[in-house]
Amino acid sequence: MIQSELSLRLGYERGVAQRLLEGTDVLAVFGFGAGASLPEDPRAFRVGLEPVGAAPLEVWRTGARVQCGRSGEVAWSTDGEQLFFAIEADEAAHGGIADATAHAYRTLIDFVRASATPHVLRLWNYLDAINLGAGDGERYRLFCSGRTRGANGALVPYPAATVIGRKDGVRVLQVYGLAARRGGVPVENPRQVSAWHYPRQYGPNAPTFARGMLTADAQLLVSGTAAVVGHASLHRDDLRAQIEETRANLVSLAARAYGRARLGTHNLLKAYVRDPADADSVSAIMHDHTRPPGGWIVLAGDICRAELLVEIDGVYRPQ
Ligand code: 3EB
Repeated sequence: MIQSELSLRLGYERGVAQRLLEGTDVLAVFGFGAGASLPEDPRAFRVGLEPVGAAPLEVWRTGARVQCGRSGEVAWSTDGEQLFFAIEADEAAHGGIADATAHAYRTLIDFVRASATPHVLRLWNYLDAINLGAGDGERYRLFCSGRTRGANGALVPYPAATVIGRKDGVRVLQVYGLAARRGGVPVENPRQVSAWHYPRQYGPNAPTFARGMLTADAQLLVSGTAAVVGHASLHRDDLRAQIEETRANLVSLAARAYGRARLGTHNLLKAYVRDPADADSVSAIMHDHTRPPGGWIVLAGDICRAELLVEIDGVYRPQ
């Protein structure tokens, strides 16, 4: 596979963020948790999820020179081919999580669509206390309603996405993502009902994301993947079984994208565990899928359905 010179490489690196950001080919650097040391830079973003164990930095590198800045509330960087963008929306300032989400999506979409890189490929969303509230009042469902309202039909095709709950008590929605000059190809998982077709029981506004997005250089951006088959959560209270079901979903998605039911090993994965004590069990599956070592991290985060214990996202690469 010939990779275009402008292709993006996501990786985990140990180092000092300030130093890494001196690289003119660095699109973004992510630190995880309160302890990460990050400089003031539009390309530096702190994810408010605590790592389980020591976390490296996540670094997005391109093959070309990067420009960056802030436009209103949006922090951004681009090499002309792909765009990193991020926003944080204070819930109280917008009257709650739903309106803060609608605001964040409206603002981001306006910015990205006006850019030379208008195709949103991938979104990550982090909010505090995601499972708080009963029934349709659960904060995840309110987030989904705000997303639908803010996107207003403009996020088509749906990007790949992750939505995870923070436990930091900070009522600020964090959204960041990747857009590109060339659109990707959305990939659905034959084992799972497409999220936008979820039945009413999961909330009034179905989640709007693709299970995966194949980029122009054949990387598969994998959405948050959990033990969901059809539309149902399986294996309540059974961590091992949820891990195996998640693995089956990842294999199935990669098979759909690449035409073979085999995962390569040069992948980049991230797991979110509701209980940090589950990190070791989850690490085993990621270790199988990533070589050289260091291709995965585990973060403490709540999954958007209260019965789910683990979720995995990442990037698969053609082998
Ligand atoms: C699932 O399969 C698990 O609301 O954008 C995973 C990834 C999940 C993204 C979203 C939700 C979202 O439905 C939950």
